[in-house]
Amino acid sequence: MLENTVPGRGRRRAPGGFGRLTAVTAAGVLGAGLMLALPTSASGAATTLGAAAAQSGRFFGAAVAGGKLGDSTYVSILNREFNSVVAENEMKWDATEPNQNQFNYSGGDRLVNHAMGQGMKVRGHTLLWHNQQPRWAQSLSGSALRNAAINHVTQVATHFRGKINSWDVVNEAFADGGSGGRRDSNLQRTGNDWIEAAFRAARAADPGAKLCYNDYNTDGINAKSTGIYNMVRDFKARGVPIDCVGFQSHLGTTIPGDYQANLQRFADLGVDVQITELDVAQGSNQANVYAAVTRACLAVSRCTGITVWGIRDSDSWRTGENPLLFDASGNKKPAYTSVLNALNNAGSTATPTATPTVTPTSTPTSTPTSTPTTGTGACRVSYTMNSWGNGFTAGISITNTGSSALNGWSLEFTLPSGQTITSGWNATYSPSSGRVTARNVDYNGALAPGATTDIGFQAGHTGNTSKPDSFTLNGASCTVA
Ligand code: G2I
Repeated sequence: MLENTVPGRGRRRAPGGFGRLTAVTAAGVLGAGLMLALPTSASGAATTLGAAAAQSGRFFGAAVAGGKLGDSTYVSILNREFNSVVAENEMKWDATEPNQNQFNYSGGDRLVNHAMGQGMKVRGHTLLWHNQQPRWAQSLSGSALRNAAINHVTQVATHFRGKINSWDVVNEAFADGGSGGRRDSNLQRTGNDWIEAAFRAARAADPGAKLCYNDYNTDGINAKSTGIYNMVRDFKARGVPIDCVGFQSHLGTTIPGDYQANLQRFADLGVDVQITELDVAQGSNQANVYAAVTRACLAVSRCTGITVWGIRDSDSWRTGENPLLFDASGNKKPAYTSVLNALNNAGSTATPTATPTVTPTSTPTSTPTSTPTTGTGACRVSYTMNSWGNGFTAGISITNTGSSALNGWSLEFTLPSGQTITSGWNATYSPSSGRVTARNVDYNGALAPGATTDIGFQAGHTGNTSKPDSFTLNGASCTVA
């Protein structure tokens, strides 16, 4: 999957045309007070992506390159179809602060003005990222870099205050692969708390914007998305201001089977979720994958919108892969129709919830959600811990190495003395100390041969931070990786 790669390519060109108001969603900062004028067909179905998404209070947006606002085909599709925009490059650090403390908002302002003229929402992308940093920042480290980064967040979020629906405060800070940990970067080397410092600064500068963490390769339940999940959970528990998580969804020819479950587990933490950079490799499955992503978002009430990463195939950073909804001439592709139909078929059910709720910190429960029925578990477990003062989080990756599928499972292990679970995710844990049984929840009960599921918990400790030394899955002992 392309998800294992990252960056891309550039594009350019000059000023631009106008259209009419397509749609404004209920919770819009920008659109507040404007009247709805939704394009619909004779049958009443919405005929544009933005209008179709607005039926359930969601936005449908596109990444826009400022240089293309002079291309009339481009602008007419943008104005007709989309009710949200994000700058493909114009709001990044290298563009907005080319020299330290000298800010250039011309590209970003132009896009925001265009969006406001059209009644569109604006996503802000991105305040801090290891990539596309100005040269001066690349050469800083330690407290000089930390201070410069926080100043950048404050200045840029202040400049755009009141105009941004959601900000990608931090982009792509987690590592690929199985560690579930942070990516090494100059920002990460300023201290693990750089992300929360950025979120606090962004909240202070623009209290009205939703503040998101955004990343790729997080489109199913995997080590990377679970690492981010743990961070969000921790932020909510400690009152660090985070409102949303962005799933870039640069997809290949398939969609992970647990795509919706992954969105839902984040939503259950009390944050909104958004699909932020959707594009899907061309191929016989493209329309299906687009439709599946759309349906998954619609099925999660806190999934507030979808953004595609470009308009026509020829605008895409994925040169040659034709991953977008319009062809190079601006014609609608089958993938366009599949998204529009999925949006229209959803009606107005599963309306996104406007206000973030407080994180429920669940206490361990003793209720098994299902009883093991099939197979005995020959298994492999990897157990990772992140500890601090008197607490830790544990991530447990469980692989069914047996030859039969498990339909419901329980993992047993003994917590070292002094360790007590306070809450868990992706499994139920009981009791909270001593010999613990972790049981599957609904979505991860079926574990095919070779399949892996990631669970975890937060716990307190009294000084002993050792790990359990053995595990059994459905009674069979596991290899510890
Ligand atoms: O790489 C795809 C995306 C992954 N997630 C974060 C997004 O911000 C990222 O977007 C891409 C843009 O689509 C590209 O347009 O980010 C790339 C940079 O990492 C952008 O490419 C850059 C080129 O590398 C530069 O040579 C060029 O000067 O675009 C610049 C502006 O045209």
